[in-house]
Amino acid sequence: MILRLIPVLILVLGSPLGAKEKYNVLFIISDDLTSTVLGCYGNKICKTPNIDRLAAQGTRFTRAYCQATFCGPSRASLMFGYYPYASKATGYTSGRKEIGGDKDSWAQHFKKNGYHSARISKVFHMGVPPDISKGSDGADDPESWDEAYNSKGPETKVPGLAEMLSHNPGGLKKGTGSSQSFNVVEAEGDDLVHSDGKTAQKAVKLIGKYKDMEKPFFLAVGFVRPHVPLVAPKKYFDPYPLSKIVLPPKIPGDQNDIPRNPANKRTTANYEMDLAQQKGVLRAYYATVSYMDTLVGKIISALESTGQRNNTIVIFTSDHGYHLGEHDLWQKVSIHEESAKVPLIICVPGKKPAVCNSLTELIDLYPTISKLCSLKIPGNIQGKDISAMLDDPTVKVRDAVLSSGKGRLLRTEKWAYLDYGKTGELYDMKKDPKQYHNLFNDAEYAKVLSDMKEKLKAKLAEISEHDLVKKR
Ligand SMILES: [Ca+2]
Repeated sequence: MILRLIPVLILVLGSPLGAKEKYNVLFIISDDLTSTVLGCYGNKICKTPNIDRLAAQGTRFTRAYCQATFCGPSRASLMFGYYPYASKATGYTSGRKEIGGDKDSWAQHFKKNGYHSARISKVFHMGVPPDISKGSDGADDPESWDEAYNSKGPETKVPGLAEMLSHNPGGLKKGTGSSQSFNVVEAEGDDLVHSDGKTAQKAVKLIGKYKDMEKPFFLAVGFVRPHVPLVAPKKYFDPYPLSKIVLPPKIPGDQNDIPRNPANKRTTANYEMDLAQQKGVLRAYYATVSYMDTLVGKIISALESTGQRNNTIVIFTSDHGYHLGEHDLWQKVSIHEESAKVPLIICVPGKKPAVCNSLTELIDLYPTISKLCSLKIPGNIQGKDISAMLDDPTVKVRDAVLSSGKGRLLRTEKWAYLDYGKTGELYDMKKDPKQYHNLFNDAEYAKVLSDMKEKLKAKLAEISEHDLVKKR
């Protein structure tokens, strides 16, 4: 009873514990960024000092997984808190229409609970490059925001050295090609020419404005790089001459035990890339990552210079991972480790920096950040509160994670089971973390396989029986 009276008393007496005393939330989401290129995740060539600094100040998760390995369903899932399998929000433009009007998105939940909610650029799905070139909303959810801004940019239509590195044998075609190819432009001009530069500039402006606002803010900032086209100011390419680029090891026969299916079709052979073109892709990807990293730094600096760093939770992640030649695979959709795992850093003021190896999912962000900001966690969302991991990185909340693309991934600490119906892949992640030896057809592992199949079946049943229509 006494505890119940405290909020009333605070209200009456006008205690200093006003709304502004709540943490602000700065949520930064990159697009198609794999953790393997970040310095803080072990990359020695690609330069990401700003993200590395953020990681050193917060908790860096080494086993965080997206719920879908391409933009639309992953973003709908993390923003609404439902597995794509359960909500049927599985398409590129999925979102509100599948989830229903009675559900609150993560941002909307904050908006309804005393926060000023804002979006800059791609948070829900946007087509890159088409929506970016037009400056249009894509599959945005307007109900989530008090204010929302798009960052129109020229993408490949910018002066500079342009080339098309995939689907271009011998490099005979000049300029750039179709939108999902590896189009590269070493662009003339500065950071502000491009969409992401404008996104960071707008974020800095809003953070300055919010300093004097009565309410706390929930600011979601979406960068579109390193999604293709691989366009960045030329200076970001300079630290990465081709001679410095090292491709992932090519293991003889590596592809032979990977089922040929839509999940695994983005191969070096299908992309018709020679070795120099493959290295060129890594070089350009690194350049766009370094560009994006610089912009992350600008936004964090704005928090610091306006005195808001100490009362703002900062989250950095990506919508899914990406292949850069591992198993001779490229880009996304695959449910292998590089594509399903995401970088995730959560930085809560006053908490000790840590590295957390426990399994987590992107849908855990919604309940976790709600908890950290003392908001009620909606009863029927499917993520789990992992805030205890931020106090003790050895805490485990999940014994398995689920992801999907053109197939389903169930990942425990020891096993990764990639299910495509009749075919599949099974890896011992302790002995074979790079997933070179598929044990799916190995009789010695028949029991493990049947256990993983059962676990997956049980998990899918559990989440699809979840009461998606229950009112909050
Ligand atoms: Ca994406």
